[in-house]
Amino acid sequence: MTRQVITLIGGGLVGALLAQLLAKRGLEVEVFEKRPDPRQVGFTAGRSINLALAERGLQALRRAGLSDDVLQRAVMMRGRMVHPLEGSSGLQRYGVDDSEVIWSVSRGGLNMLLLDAAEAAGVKLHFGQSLVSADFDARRIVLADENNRLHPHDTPVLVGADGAGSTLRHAMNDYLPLGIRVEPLGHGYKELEIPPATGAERFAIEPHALHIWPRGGYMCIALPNTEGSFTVTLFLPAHGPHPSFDTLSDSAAAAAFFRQNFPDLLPLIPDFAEDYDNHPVGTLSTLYLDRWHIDNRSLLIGDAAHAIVPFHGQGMNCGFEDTVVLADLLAESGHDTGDAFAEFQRIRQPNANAIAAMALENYIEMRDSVADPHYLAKRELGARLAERAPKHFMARYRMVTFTHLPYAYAYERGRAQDQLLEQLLRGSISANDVQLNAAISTLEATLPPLPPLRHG
Ligand code: FAD
Ligand code: 8R5
Repeated sequence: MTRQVITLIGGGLVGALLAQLLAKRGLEVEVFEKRPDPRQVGFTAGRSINLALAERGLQALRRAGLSDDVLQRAVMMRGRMVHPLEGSSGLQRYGVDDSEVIWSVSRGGLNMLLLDAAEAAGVKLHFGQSLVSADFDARRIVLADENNRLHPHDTPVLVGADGAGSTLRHAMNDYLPLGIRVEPLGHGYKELEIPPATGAERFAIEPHALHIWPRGGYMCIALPNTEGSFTVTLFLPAHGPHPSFDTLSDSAAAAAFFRQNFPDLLPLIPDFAEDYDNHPVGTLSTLYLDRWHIDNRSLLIGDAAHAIVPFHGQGMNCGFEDTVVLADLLAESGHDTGDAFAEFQRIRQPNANAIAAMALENYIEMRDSVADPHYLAKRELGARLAERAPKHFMARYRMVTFTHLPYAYAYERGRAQDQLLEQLLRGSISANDVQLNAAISTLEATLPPLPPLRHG
């Protein structure tokens, strides 16, 4: 009996993890990755870019047997540390206690660890091989090596984990229109660095938090790195009136803007001018597709299928959740890829749409409403309801970040809970004005209990 062969395009976060999960289940997996092997050229040589890992991503890493390794090199983030322009900063916890935290991990380190694990599971990795075109009738692809030499390659089944700019998606769309829509956010981002501190403390600011400097129409955030540095990201309108990346076209203009609007942050970034002038402005968009697969021949997964804006910190987490769903479906279907691909799209598309919408909403929340009294009153009332009636109320952020409840459920339940909070707070300024016992009765009468939660 010949083993089923699956060809993955892209050995990034999702491709490397999926490859390992499939190989562990007995499939023959090969990966073609455009870039050179990061374990050889040194991914860490460049800037340290970090990502927030939450329960959905962790769950997938547990499945792969890698969660302990990853957490060992991660920095715990207990909540948001909000830095207002005036007044002192404060921590808003993400969860109820230290069992509900998110983790800052190095992208490069994580990718290398996943590639090692894939290789150990028997995956054949090919670096410096970039997909150029695909002939779906002939079941053949063409790859270009680092010298731009073209190599045809026969492959029965293709999975595209080649990221937001996916070449496989373009090739599939030429063969069978996928209904691609790209919605640009209109805001861009720029990365800056807070280096490690020199004194007794390794970190210049609180290490165990995700820092936010909310400023209404824009914001900065900072995530800790294990070495003691922080990666700061400025999010700002791309174009238009001041302030935008158009009007802050160089570090001199940007430094003046920071002196006014981020006076506590600027002194922490000693290489501000160099960082600002040399790092590109990143673009942010949401990607929607009507279809993710061509029958049993080709499927898109991760950012290639559903790139989202970053404000919920769920892009990788969602892609990792994808890999578990797909690996299970392929195993259940007796490796009938057509059924598995169709089912994958049926299950995951509503969830991808839901997290795309929630990520967009969380930008407003992060940059703006964290400082809004009505928002804080709602948040406080929600926290009291969750404490007193945990079977009936859970903040949407917690459902997204700390449970495996489907994103589509979290979105819908969050909407219903929000309506209820608005109703309970009508005419009140503070959560203290709301009769808690009566509120709980209304809650229990209005909303069904939450589904039971799986742990670990
Ligand atoms: P990618 O990681 O982009 O990997 C795609 C791979 O395919 C790459 O290795 C690429 O070289 C390769 N490739 C591309 N084209 C070809 C080709 N033609 N042939 C062969 N190979 C190809 N998510 C979170 O959950 N939490 C966060 O905090 C977070 N922070 C982020 C910070 C930044 C700065 C950015 C940009 C994103 C962040 N995300 C975060 C989102 C997360 O990075 C993505 O959702 C995740 O990387 C998607 O994984 P992927 O494997 O689908 O795509
Ligand atoms: N992605 C994140 C959150 C939610 C934090 C909260 C937000 C940088 C390009 Cl913007 C952002 C979150 O609601 O309190 N968790 O994880 C990660 C985020 O941005 C990442 C680092 C990023 C794309 C630049």
